[in-house]
Amino acid sequence: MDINLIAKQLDDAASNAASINQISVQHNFDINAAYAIQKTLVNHRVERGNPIVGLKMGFTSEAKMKQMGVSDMIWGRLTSDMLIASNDTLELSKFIHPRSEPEIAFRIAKDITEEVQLTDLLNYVDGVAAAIEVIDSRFLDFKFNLNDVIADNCSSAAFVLGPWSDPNRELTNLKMELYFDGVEVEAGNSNDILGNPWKSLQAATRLAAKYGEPIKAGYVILAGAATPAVFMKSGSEVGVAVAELGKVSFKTV
Ligand code: OOG
Ligand code: MG
Repeated sequence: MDINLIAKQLDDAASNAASINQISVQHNFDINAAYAIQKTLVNHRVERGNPIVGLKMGFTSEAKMKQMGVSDMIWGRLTSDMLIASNDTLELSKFIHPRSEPEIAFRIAKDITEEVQLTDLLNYVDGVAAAIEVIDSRFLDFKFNLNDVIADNCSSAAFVLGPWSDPNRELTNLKMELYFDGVEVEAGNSNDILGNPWKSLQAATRLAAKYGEPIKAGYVILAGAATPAVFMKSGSEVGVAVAELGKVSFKTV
């Protein structure tokens, strides 16, 4: 299997908003090859002037694993071109079949090169916020297995951050809601994210160290969705509310 070729195909699929066939239908490849494809694919974005600005965790909730038919945590890289400003407009035609999901984001205060224990994490974080992640699988019909979706940078497409709050707080038992035009379309609880979203950040520090991807000061880490993701329509307002952390929204055209 040609890792560079597949990374290029996935990058082109994202740039052209045109889906491609699942890799695993044609190739046998393992999780290490999947992360190698992801790294190469993200390098194309970096070379175009879009540096890595964070990491995302995926499938940290039962709801997401069930929706996509997978059973393990994954992580991907967020680049600067994926960040959309709060209240800004997302052009859906730039994506293949975008979905949105409610998330919690952490802002990193100090570089991290090793796994950080739960009780130490607060020393490395200077903000938490409600967030919306937009995911867009580059695979036909949003169908993939675990290695496919890892190779495709975990469907990362865009994200929006709400106002930062003091991170010195428990993040358990917070209601997390996704709204389209003010109507709730999904609701979950922050406990659905590994029992506690801080555990997702811990997992991010472990996996980033394992794969040699340092987490840098200023990075944003998305903890993973608490609910299934929902397809969006143009001409609507997509909002997320997380109890205690507040609200965030954007518009679609
Ligand atoms: C993969 C991305 C998963 C999450 O929050 O669990 C993810 C996908 O569902 O396409 O972002
Ligand atoms: Mg997500």
